[in-house]
Amino acid sequence: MKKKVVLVYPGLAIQSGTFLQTPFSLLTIAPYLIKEGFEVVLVDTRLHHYRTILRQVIDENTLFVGITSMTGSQIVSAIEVSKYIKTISKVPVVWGGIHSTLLPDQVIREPFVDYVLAGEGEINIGPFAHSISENKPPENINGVYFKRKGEVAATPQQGFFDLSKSLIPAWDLIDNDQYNNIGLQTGRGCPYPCTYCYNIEFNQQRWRTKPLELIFEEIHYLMNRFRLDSLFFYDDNFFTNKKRVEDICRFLIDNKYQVKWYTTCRADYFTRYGKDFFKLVRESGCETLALGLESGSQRILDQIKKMEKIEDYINMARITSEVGIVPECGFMIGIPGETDEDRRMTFDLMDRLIKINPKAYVTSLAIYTPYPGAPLIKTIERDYNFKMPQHLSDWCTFDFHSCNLAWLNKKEKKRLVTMSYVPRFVFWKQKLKERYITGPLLPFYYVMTFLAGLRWKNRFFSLSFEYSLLQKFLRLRQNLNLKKIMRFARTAKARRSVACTERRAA
Ligand code: B12
Repeated sequence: MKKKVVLVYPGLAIQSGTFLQTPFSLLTIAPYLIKEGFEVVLVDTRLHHYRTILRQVIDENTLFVGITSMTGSQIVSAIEVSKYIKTISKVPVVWGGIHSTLLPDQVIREPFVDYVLAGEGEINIGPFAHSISENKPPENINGVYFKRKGEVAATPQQGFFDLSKSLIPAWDLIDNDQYNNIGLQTGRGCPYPCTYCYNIEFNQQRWRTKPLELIFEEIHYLMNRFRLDSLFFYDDNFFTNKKRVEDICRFLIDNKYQVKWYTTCRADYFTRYGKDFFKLVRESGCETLALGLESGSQRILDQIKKMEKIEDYINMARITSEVGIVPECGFMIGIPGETDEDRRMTFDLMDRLIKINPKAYVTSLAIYTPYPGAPLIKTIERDYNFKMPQHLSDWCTFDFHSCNLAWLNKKEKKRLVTMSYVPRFVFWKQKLKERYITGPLLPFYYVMTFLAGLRWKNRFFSLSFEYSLLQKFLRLRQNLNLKKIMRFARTAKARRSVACTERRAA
């Protein structure tokens, strides 16, 4: 009987749309267990009742349960699942993923975590499974954190995975009909120094790519296996190398793959690569690009080392309008040192971009939240005495509201919340209505969009009674949602999950 590893994708509180994001991180590491002769079962707690299914799949052949972790609400269910496993089995609980890699000490200290495998799982998960299977301590495997005589012990940090040895993710492990964002990762990391991003620490600001032949092979596999009409590139920075993107675009065109593809992109590439390049990108099927523009103030862009000019944003809006790509633009406010004037520049830029490209889409005006691994954390710890959460469970409720951002007083925080909501009712109102507004909420929706239009036009964000109301409603709903997810995960009779497992076992 093959030894088995159970991989768990903990639910995110935010479940947008009907389909779910694929548990891509786990699909990516599973082949490195399968090639070593281990059986892998993937449990997605957004789809499966984790209590029911874990009791079914964890047996004497199970070596360990691997859990992925991203900073934010995913930590909530990851802790819940880990604690539950401890009540039904002695099997080791192993955490991995971005959050565990950035803060391994905090994670390994928890009694419900036995090991942390830090870094890219392709390297250490196979050897780790063998060490558990042969009952050998994992001392010779890099990137492993464990407890020895109550003390935290760790092996040396592992290097980067050689992407030329990449295997195609294990898409067989999931029921793809349940997911959107089927796609591939053609490269990792980003050469840019943006101070609010995890990339500096997680990828050492290095960009790496898979060899083109592997990328082509993986696209062939996905297109023939799923007959996709849309393809997502999970890269941190897909456009780092111009020639590589041109080769991928020509490959899609030459193979007549009529697929809409999308990914993230930086605006300065529009200035550097020019219109003809993005014409090719459009012809190859790219319909949408997500851009983190962050601010309309050059001073703030320079401060966060975004390495972009406002002029790049104008070029981006112009070129996307001319070649027919929809830019989804994300902005951020509340960055330390930001003034009301900087924020005004951001609002003006949002209006200006929509004028240049009416199809442009302002997705969010997020409020800066210090995520681990970002250099800016060191700055705010030094200059604003910011205290990063010291325990894993503190990250469960970690968001803009809960963390002490000393450079913002209470009144300013309230205004920022209003500023972050208003654009959604101005620029996102159609999607908002389609996604979230049902019958009883309609009158409230019309009042909110009317008031938002007035507020936005007059840049007036104080006395925001309607947003305090909205926030209370959303918090209530999120807690209910989280409760629902957990109740859903807890309740026993889950046909779909049992059916799924039986189908896979068949
Ligand atoms: C797709 C995506 C999303 C999707 C789905 C996320 C998901 N994981 O399912 C959605 C849209 C839901 C999303 C939401 C958010 N995201 Co996002 N997202 C991404 C993106 C673009 C790809 C993630 C991915 O699949 N990468 C590819 C896989 C292969 O990489 P990986 O997850 O790191 O996995 C590798 C290792 O970590 C490890 N590993 C992973 N899991 C495990 C488990 C075990 C057991 C082991 C051994 C190893 C292991 O091995 C894998 C292979 O090497 C990344 C950027 C990026 N390119 O990574 C941002 C990213 C993960 N997101 C980020 C953030 C901040 C968010 C949001 C909080 C943004 C926001 N403010 O709302 C929300 C979070 C929602 C929440 N908290 O609940 C940050 C996370 C930073 C952090 N400290 O965790 C990232 C890194 C972006 C960035 N540049 O900062 N995101």
